[in-house]
Amino acid sequence: MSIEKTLFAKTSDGIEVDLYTMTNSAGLKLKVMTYGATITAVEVPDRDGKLDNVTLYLESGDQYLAGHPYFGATCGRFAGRIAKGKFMLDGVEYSLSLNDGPNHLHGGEANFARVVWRAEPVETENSAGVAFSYESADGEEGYPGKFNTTVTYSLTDDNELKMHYTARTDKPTIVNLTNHAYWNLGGATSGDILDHQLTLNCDRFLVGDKEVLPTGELAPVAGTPMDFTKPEAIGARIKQVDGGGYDHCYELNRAGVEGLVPAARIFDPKSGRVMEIETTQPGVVLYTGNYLGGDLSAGGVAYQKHAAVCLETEHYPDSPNRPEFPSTVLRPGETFEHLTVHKFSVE
Ligand code: FUC
Repeated sequence: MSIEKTLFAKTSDGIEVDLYTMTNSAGLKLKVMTYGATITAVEVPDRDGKLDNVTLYLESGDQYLAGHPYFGATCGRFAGRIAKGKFMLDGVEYSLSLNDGPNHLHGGEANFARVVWRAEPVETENSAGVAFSYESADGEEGYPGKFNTTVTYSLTDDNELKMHYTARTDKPTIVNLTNHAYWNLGGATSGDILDHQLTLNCDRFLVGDKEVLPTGELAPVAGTPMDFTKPEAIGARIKQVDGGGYDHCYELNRAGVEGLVPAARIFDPKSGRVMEIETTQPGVVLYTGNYLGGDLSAGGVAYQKHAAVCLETEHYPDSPNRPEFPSTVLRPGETFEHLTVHKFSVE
């Protein structure tokens, strides 16, 4: 295993953005940068052994700084939408910044994808990665409590990408952390993901409204285009889904199991690449790059609608306003902790 560090960009305030490259014994590579604790590359072999970056990326640090829709970024303090940016906690109403029409999305304007994190390389016998840490001030984007979080992205010799999150707070607050990688197992610039075969370990999904907020109803997927309980091409029924594609949170089947459970599997018949995801989180958001419109590109190829699929393992959107959903409240003295594992192979 090896870890290399290079200077990737400088923010307008002169803060250096570092890029770390991890390589495992099979030659797989993971690249992460301190701006947004962001994954910029996951290079894995196809069935002929050819390496490709299977996550959407931009070519320079400056392009990331100029703005992008969370390519590989860490989302927080609360990933997903919060209706009207408002929630009640212990009898107090809090107002968050509004950055998605009338709602709050992925932590607001100065969210975790748009700040420079501290980085510490971490190595074990069979893994190498970077532990990122960030202190979010009391009141930042409207959230209560000084909030300290770490996100560790690591690559193992078993061809796994691990995402480990922790958080602590000094006042009661809310938390939902995820990574927003856009996957295309044919290679980031290979076209769309409509032929990818997807399986989700989910019997129910959260019904959404026009603003992509959960209505509170968890509906069975059976007999609907939302059903991925058996492998199905992502594009097979996508036209039957309102809103230009999938943008829904699913409930993971846990059957009483705490800890890691299978969440999703994607298989690209062309390249033979397979990615399997396990997580300790309660849900997974399936988002099919519906808002990609060709304005961002890499290697001379523009990223068009459905150029990638996001599988964001997380707590449910708008949980702070839905007491029936698994709680996203974090209190002083508690540690929030989650793990998501992506395993790569070929078939
Ligand atoms: C996903 C979606 C949102 C948004 C964002 C960039 O998390 O749920 O609708 O487009 O990505």
